[in-house]
Amino acid sequence: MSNMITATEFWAEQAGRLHWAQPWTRVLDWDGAPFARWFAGGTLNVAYNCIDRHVLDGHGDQVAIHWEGEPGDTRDLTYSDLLADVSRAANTLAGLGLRSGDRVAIYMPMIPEAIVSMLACARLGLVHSVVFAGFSASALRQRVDDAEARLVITSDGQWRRGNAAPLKAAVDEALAEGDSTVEHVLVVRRTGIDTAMTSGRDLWWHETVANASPEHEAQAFDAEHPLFILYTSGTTGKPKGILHTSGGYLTQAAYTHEVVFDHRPGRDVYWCTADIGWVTGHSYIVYGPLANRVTQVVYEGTPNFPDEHRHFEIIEKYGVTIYYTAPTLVRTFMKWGREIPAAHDLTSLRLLGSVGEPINPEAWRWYREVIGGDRTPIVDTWWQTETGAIMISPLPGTANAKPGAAMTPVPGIHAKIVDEDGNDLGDRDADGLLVLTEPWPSMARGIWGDPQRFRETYWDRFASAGWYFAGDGARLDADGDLWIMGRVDDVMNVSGHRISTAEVESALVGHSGVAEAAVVGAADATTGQGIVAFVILTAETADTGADLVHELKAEVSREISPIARPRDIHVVPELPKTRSGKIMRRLLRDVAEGRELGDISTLVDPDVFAAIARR
Ligand code: 6R9
Repeated sequence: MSNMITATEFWAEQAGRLHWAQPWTRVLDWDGAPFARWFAGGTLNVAYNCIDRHVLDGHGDQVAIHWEGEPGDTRDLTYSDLLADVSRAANTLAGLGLRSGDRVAIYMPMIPEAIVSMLACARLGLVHSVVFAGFSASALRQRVDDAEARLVITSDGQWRRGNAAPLKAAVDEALAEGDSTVEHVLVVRRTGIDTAMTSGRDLWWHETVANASPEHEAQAFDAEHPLFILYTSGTTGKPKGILHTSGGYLTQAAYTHEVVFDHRPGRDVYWCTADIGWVTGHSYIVYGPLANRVTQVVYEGTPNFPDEHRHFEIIEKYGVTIYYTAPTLVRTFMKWGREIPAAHDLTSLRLLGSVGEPINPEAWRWYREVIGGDRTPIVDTWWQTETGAIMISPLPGTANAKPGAAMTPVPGIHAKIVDEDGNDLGDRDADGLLVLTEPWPSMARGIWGDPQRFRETYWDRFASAGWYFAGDGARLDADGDLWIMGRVDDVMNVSGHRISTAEVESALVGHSGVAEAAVVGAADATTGQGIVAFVILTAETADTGADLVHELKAEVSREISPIARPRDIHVVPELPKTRSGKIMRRLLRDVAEGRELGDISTLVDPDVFAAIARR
C-alpha cells in the first residue's frame, strides 16, 4: 500500500499540467456536496494556458488550427496568430463594457472566429454559452434569456452543402419580441449574404475586432470562476444549463486528452469532428487540445460536400494521426461503402476515437478495419456534458479493447454498477445503473440558476451513498469490463445528440392541430435512435392526414432543430396509458421497432392499443 497515491495527490499532480498564477491551498473541498470546489485558492487564466504559455515557450510558429472551409477555402492559424486574434477579440469585448462573470452567447458555424470567441471570453472571465448554429431562433432565445446574455456573437450566414444559409437573421428573429438582456450582436462576415444590421446594437467583426490591438494581458481568475454554460436536454422540456468552472475542468480536459488519445504535441495531427455547439467541441477541440499544444484540423462543413470523399481527403491532406468521431458517422461511412475510404492513403492514422452513443460491434470492427487499416487502437470514450471530460475509456497502450465496450474508468475515476435501490452489483457479470462514486475535477458545478434541479437530477437518487447518477444503464462482463447500454430515462440519442422526448412532445402539441403527443426513441441503423411520434389530432384536424404529418415534422425542425425532426409520425386515436395516467413508452417503443407487444395488462384500454399496433 505504501506506493499508493491518494485521489487528491493524483489530481494535484494532474493540475500541475497547467500554469497557475497562484497555487491552490486545497485540492478538493467537498463540504458543500454535491457542489464541489477543486483547487480552491488557486488562480489561473484558461486562455493563457491554451495559448500564451505555448508562445512564451517558443512554439508561436506551430500551427494550432488547420482550418478547412466547406467551399474549399483554408486558413492555418499558428499559436502566435491565435494569441493575436484572441487578444483583439478580448480588447473588443472589454471595450463593449463586458466584465468578468457576464454571459455571452456564441451562435456560430465552425469557423476560427468561433474558437477565438470562446477563448476571448475565457481570457476575460466572461461565461460563454455556445448555442449550436443548427438550433432555431426560439431555442436561441430560450438560452439567451435563461443565461441573461449581454452579447451574442454570430455570423451573417453559414455554408451548408454549397448553400449560404442565413444565421444572423435567426438572431434578429430571436431578439425581436419583448425585452432581452442582449445589448450587442457581433457579426462575423462568413458567406457575404445580405444582412440587416440594427444600428447601435449590431457590430461587424471586421470593423471592430479586426482593428483592435493584438496586445492583451491575461488576468488570472479563481479556479472556481465559471468558464461556460452549455445547455443539454433533460427529461423535461426545459434544457439544463450545465455549468463548468475553470481549474478543475481544464485539468481533466487536458489530462484525458493526453492519456486517452496518447497525444504528443509537435508530432500528432489531431481531428475531432464534433461541432463546438456540443460538449465534445468544448473539451476536445478547444480546451483540452489547446492546453496540450495540439496541431488540429477544424472542418466547417458536412462530410458529403462536395462528395463523400471529403473527410478522407482531409485526413490524407493534413496527415491526420488521431481521428475522433461519433458512431453515427461511422455507420454513415459504412452505408456509403468501403471503396470511398479505400481510394485514399489513410496510413497516417494511428488512433481512432468514438463518442456520443454506444458503438455497435459491427461499426467498431468496420471502423478499425477500413479506416484504421486493422492497425489502430480504438478508444470508445464515455462521458457527458455534466462530466466535462472523458470518464470511461480504454487507454491506447492496453491493446485488449473489446468491440463495443468502453472498458474501464480512466485513472482517477471511480464507477459502479448498482440496482434500482442502489445495491452494489459487484465487479463482474452485473447489469444495472451506472454511478460515479467519487467527485472528479471537471464535474458540473450545477445547473445555471437551478441548484435544486441539479440535486434532484443527479444526486437525490442515491443520496445516502453520495453517488452521481449518470442516467445510463451499463453492464460489467465476466472480465469486469464495462459496456454502456444507453439512457435509462426519457432522453433520446439521435446521431449522438441528446434530445428529450418532452421537448419534442411540447413542440408537437404546440401545433393547433395536435391534441396529445407521445414520443419515443426507436432503434435506427444509422442514427442510433430515430424519433418516432404518436399524435392524437384535434377534432377539427382529424381528417387532414398526410399533409399534416409533413407539417408537424417541419414544425419540430423549426421549433427545436432539424436534428429533432421525427423520423415517423403516427396519427393514432388514443395513447396507451397506465391507470395513473403515465404514457407507456415501452409499448410505443415496441410498436415503433415493430416488435411483439410486451405486457399490456396495466393499460386502461388494451383494445385501443392493439389497434395502434396493427397499423
Ligand atoms: C460526450 C457526450 C451524454 C450521453 C451519455 C450516454 C451517451 C456518450 C458514449 C455514450 C455509450 C459512449 N454516450 N458517449 N454511450 N458509449 N462512448 O456525448 O455528451 O451530449 O452530454 O451525451 O451520451 O448516454 O449519457 P452528451
